[in-house]
Amino acid sequence: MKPLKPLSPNVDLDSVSIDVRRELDMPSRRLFGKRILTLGGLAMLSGCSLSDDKSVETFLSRVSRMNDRVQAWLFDPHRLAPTYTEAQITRPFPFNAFYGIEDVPRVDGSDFRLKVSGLVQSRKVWTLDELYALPKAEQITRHICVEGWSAIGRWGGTPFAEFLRRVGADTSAKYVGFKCADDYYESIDMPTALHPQTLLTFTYDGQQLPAQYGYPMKLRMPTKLGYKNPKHIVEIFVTNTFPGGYWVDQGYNWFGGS
Ligand SMILES: Nc1nc2c(c(=O)[nH]1)N[C@H]1C(S)=C(S)[C@@H](COP(=O)(O)O)O[C@H]1N2
Ligand SMILES: [Mo]
Repeated sequence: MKPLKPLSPNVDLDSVSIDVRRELDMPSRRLFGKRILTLGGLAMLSGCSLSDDKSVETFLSRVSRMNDRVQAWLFDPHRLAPTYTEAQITRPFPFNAFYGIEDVPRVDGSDFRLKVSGLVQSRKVWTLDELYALPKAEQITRHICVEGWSAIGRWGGTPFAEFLRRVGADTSAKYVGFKCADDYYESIDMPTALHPQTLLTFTYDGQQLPAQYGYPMKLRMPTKLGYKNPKHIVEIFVTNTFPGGYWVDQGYNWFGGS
């Protein structure tokens, strides 16, 4: 593992490729820990057969090139990720989680309360209606999954910087952490939390966020790889103690997988 230093300009852009190689060296291990994502499933997603060394190489270079493409804007907290038109939205938008779609958590919105803790002035819990009343923002952006696929989607919600301002977050703190209804957890660096395209989202394509895409809310960051974007958030906390993340704690790169 590389040192966990936010916004390092020296991030090793080939680390995902190295992770993939490591996994390919151990075919018994599930790539990225995902049940249905056998190597065959991954090959299908990346359009490579993995039937010979050449195709494995193509696959690895595709994963690696994907990260080369994203790296230009991945590490600059002020640079905006590309946005797209409605016509470019990927339909249907893929579902992904560390489990199958039949195990998506069913969160009851009526008695839902978002917890806020750590280095904040207000630890008040939030109802969904209170969150829905926050200033609105929308984006059509590309979600890039380290497993080798990407898709364009449309998310609506509120700028996360605005939410952090309302709870009186200490924005000089290092991390914002997330706890999710499905035992997933993630954490991000404060510059990314404050990035103008980082949204706390409640809708997908103009509709209430469907269960499989993270109801009741997903943190959407087009500047980060897919696994950094937590779905089904139930608690948000601000901290200087490195909180880790579901995949990070299994060896994936904290900053964003690149
Ligand atoms: N709570 C939770 N959030 C999660 C995950 C998960 O398993 N649980 N998977 C991550 C990964 S790897 C990806 S690619 C995206 C998938 O989001 P989607 O289902 O909207 O495509 O969610 C991310 N956030
Ligand atoms: Mo992912």
